[in-house]
Amino acid sequence: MSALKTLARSAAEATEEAATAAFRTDVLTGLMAPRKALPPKYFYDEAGSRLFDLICRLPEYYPTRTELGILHARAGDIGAIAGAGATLIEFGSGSSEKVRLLLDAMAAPAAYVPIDISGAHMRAAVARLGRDYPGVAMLPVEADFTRPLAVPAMAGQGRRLGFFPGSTIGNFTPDAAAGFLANAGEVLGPGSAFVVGFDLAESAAKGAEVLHAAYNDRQGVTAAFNLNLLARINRELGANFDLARFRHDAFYDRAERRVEMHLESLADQRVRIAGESIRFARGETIHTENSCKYTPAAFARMARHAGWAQRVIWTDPREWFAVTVLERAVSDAG
Ligand code: AVJ
Repeated sequence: MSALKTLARSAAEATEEAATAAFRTDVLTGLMAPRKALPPKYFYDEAGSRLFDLICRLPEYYPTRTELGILHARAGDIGAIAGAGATLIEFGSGSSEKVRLLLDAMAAPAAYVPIDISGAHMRAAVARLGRDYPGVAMLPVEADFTRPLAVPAMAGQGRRLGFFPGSTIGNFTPDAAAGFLANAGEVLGPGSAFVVGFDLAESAAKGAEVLHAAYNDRQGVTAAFNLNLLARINRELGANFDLARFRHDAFYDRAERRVEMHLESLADQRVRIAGESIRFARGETIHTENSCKYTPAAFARMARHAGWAQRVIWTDPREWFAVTVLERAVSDAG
């Protein structure tokens, strides 16, 4: 092997080792806390990313197809807001499918900057996208967008258009979501626009049973997605979770306006993880995800506090999901 190849390989290995070390720290910290919890970003290893794509096609999981309907109906408006030669920056790009609707509607988009924590999954998606959009520079960034990050300096004179679809923003608590929107504003810069999709709270138009069904599908794909987190800990940290001794639980908390996902221990048990022995009482849960929902008014208020002006908000005919376009002042004055 050439010296250069050896160097490149050891750099890749070092990155992977650092990622595993961060994963181990987060898992041990989360499971040794009095109320056990794990960060939802760790759902998305290769198996988890595939399971999430299956969730998006479930009959009960309305967010993906509802948002696609809104984007399809409003793509022309978004293209007009972006203007010619814009750069599209997507936070948590996953399989990069929705972005096609925007690229199709934009005039000569200059570049696409997907940001995702799952590098291999993202690169495969970007390779497919690049074949279909040869005129658009593909600039993938493998990063955790819940942490401060830098995006490549972008050529092109066009507008920067952020894209954060799918109600991924719901994984943040409202305070953290406001912080994320403010940070994204710094990354996107003055004069930028930001297309954000978010799931709507229970309302006269949307019963809690709609929310419940979306996270408790009959085929058990969401349960498999949730339990895969334990399988991943087994695979990557050499733990010995018995998946049959944990149960998927998801419910809508009306007061908090969020769906919570948990993994409930079905027995008193101990699990070995990275040299530690962790005790689970029967009935104790690991809180694995918050999926926060918003009213249109609550979301608009939060965006305003984070330094954005709301240009427009669209919903679907059933009023189950919303897409909003935010804008940043061209100068920071005022
Ligand atoms: C990707 C965070 C938007 O909260 O609906 C789907 C993840 N969890 N089913 C969501 C998820 C369970 C999803 N987000």
